[in-house]
Amino acid sequence: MARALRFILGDQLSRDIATLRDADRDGDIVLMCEVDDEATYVRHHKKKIAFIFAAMRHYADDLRNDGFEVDYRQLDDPDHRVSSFTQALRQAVERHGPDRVVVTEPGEWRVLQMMKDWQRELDVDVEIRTDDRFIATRDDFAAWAKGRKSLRMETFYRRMRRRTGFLMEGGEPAGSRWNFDRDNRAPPADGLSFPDRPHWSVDETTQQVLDLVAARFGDHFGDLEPFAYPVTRRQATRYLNWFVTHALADFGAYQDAMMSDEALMYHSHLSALLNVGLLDPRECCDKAEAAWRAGAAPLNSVEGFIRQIIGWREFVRGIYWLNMPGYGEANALAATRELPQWFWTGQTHMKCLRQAIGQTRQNAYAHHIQRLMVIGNFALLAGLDPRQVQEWFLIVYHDAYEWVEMPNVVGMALFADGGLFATKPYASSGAYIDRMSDYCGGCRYSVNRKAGPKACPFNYLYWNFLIENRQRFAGNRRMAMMYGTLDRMKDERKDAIRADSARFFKRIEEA
Ligand code: FAD
Ligand code: DLZ
Ligand code: SF4
Repeated sequence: MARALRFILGDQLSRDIATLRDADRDGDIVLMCEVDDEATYVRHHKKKIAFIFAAMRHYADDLRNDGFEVDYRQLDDPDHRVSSFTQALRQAVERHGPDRVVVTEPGEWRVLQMMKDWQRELDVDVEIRTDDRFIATRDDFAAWAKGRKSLRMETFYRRMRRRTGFLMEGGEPAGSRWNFDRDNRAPPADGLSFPDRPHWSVDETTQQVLDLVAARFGDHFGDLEPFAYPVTRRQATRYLNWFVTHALADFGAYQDAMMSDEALMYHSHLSALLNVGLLDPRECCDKAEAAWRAGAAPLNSVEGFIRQIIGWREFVRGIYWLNMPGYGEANALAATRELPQWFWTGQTHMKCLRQAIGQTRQNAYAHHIQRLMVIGNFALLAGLDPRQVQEWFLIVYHDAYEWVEMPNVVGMALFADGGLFATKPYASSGAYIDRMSDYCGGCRYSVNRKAGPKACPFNYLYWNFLIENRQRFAGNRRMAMMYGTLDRMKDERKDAIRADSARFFKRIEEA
């Protein structure tokens, strides 16, 4: 059989990745490489780089233990002279002289362009396989989307439920409802307690990676240590089992709640493991459904969790590929403001943002409502430049790859695509954050004040946003009520909103 060179990227660490499916342990070579370009094309959070390199090295060890020959290039290898995937592959082709190269399609458009160049430029066949770790292939999604007037996650999700059979009973949704979201909006309650999460001590392989990241990327955003995230398939499986047993039951009710100094609450914290392939989306859903069938978790939690995975996760990926290239340039609201410096330091008097950004610095993680309704909401109301906001989100989260970050930022948080899949912008005043968190009590600003320097900035920025974008939202029926309220406001109140907003923007760095 032909000798194949099988190239596995850092977010393709699944044992059943298409690249390896027909691999021959006697003759084929698996190529993996840590390359400078990938670590620096945006200046990723230190924890993100450490997680990916540690997971890659452990995965390579697992493959070797399973009889594969792995050509693994470490970034700190003295003979390592490659800075890009293309260079690494070209040199590996020279070293091994394979008959063909096998890869799986990547998560980012820019890397797919590289792969297409390999097909043209390398003196060897390059086969690009479909990434079937996703339940809907890119073609499936494109076929579903074709000819539709609107692309709604809920419609796609129901199709995915029918297709996968998750939470289906005799062709009908379990509990006779597709979506239990209205049961999943409890504010934080007094006396909530959060179970301890499993931790792993850093082994020698991971320690070497931490030393490397400290030396090479020490000036990147975020804290490198403590580092306690799973980096192997075995640890990832244990983390998933822990979530299903100890946190899933309360996940649903408190999915939208935020509490000071509680970064994870009942969230799964599995996104980075899913996105690199240490966990499979189907197995996560299987285990969650089994917990519901065994009476160990309520349906609102399990449906909510499964919806995020077979619904949102698959949907945003479809949106990304459908709209690339060019999606990242979208700026329907013509937003141009620079990102304030405190996006990097977390040093702001707005407690909600200080918490969300501070936790992001520490953990390379913030949960969905912090990302959407605190950081995203602020970026939307303040008219921050979508390109800068995208880059920030791509840098700071350990689960961030363009296919998932971009639609969440461009489409969901910023409405920069003009409403390709969101029916209205996720804009809110301080009242929402106050209802869903305990942040406002400890904030320098008052959420109950509507005007003046002590008022919560979200309160006037929200109305200012509606005033400034009136033309754009004129025909949006879902915003008619808000515009009705705005229209009933006295002119003096509208003037105060404009004046407060102008003062805020002038001194945004001191906010
Ligand atoms: P849980 O709340 O426990 O949810 C379970 C799983 O569902 C997640 O692990 C994730 O795989 C999936 N999921 C949930 N919501 C989404 C969503 N909107 N899109 C895709 N998958 C989803 N997610 C990323 O994986 N990478 C990103 O770069 C990313 N950027 C985001 C940027 C913005 C502005 C927003 C609003 C959301 C973003 N998300 C991103 C989606 C979501 O916030 C994270 O997936 C989630 O917070 C991860 O935490 P968790 O694993 O504890 O999720
Ligand atoms: C994110 C990342 C980083 C930081 N480093 C590497 C690397 O050195 N080698 C590698 O194979 N992959 C890395 N990755 C993940 C890639 O950026 C990812 O595979 C592409 O963005 C395609 O999704
Ligand atoms: Fe955030 Fe406003 Fe509450 Fe302060 S008062 S925490 S700025 S919502």
